[in-house]
Amino acid sequence: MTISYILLVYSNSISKKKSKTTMIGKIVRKIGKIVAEAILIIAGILYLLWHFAPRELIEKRFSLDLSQVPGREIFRILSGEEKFPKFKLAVIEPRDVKPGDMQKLTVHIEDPAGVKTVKAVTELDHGKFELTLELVGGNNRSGFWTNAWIVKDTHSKIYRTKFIAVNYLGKENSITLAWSDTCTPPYGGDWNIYSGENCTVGGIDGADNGNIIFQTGGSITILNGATLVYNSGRYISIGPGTIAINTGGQIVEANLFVTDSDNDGYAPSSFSRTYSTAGSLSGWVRRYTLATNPYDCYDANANARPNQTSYFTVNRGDGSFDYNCNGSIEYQYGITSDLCECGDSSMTPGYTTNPGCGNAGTYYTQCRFAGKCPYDPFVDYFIPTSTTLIQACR
Ligand SMILES: [Ca+2]
Ligand SMILES: [Ca+2]
Repeated sequence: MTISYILLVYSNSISKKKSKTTMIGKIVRKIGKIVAEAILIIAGILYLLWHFAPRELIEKRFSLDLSQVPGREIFRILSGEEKFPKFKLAVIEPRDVKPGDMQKLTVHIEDPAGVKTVKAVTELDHGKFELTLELVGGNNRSGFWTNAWIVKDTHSKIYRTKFIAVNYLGKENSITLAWSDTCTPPYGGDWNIYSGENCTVGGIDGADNGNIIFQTGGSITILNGATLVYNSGRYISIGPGTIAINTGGQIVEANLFVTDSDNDGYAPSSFSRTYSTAGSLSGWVRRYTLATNPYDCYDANANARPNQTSYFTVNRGDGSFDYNCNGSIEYQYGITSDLCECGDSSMTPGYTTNPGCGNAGTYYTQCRFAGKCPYDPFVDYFIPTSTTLIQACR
């Protein structure tokens, strides 16, 4: 009875509010549709932002130990162009490896778009080894990427490591660190470096009387203790190239010199290099002079040098008399077979036998009257005068 009464009252209530409820329902449905569409649009925008916008994916909070320890070599990377991903640092430990050694490679890379992948390709004598690096410190906008591998090959001829990084926009950048590539800068004038040329500076090298110009790419790796030299008033144009400089290496503005022990202005073919801000140095000559000067054949005697015109009666110091560095011996005094005789007062000065460089011999100089010929009293008799003369050579 009570339930029936309630249902009846409710039924009457619905009937009375029917037209009002329909109106509210329409409004509610409309609002719901607008909200649903707005949610879809916002979700779409968020998805697009998530998909395309550069972002940090990973944050690694533990720090990386970059202290100098034996076997660990840290290289600062200098780039001419603002290319991303941008390499800031490379850490190799150890650099000098042999088969069986474990080598750890680390790079610090910056990129506002976020670095997605990093790999290291190490080139050895018989092939390449590719290693994927993992983010271990910082984040992928500025982070340290590292990994280690076991060396399986030798590096008696080739040894270099190329780091390749790709960002979330698909942009790739790479640097090459060359560990054994011999540099062949010109003795004087501009040193031009092109793409694919990777140079290792292990001692002192650089440009003298010229600039260092990375024309289309390439790299210079300055090892621990090594020095890259460029002259005052000259420049290094890194442009599309890179310079990896060990924390124990340096770039110096100075003049580049090569050995000239005897200070005759000529350097030997086997020379050492040094640098100085001085214009000249005793015992050294500017390297650019080698661009036009021939080598000194004997660097311990200033008289022994290319273009020497004098002759000498003592050897230059090593037993040789090749004072003009032409590879052969020239005698100052010649041989003669034309001496004086009966009725002949003319002769050609000379030795009858060459005594050899530095040796004394009888040197005939001129004819003198000596009476009449023994077999013809009507003909004048001439004999040569002589002196003892040391043969001089160059
Ligand atoms: Ca010399
Ligand atoms: Ca000679």
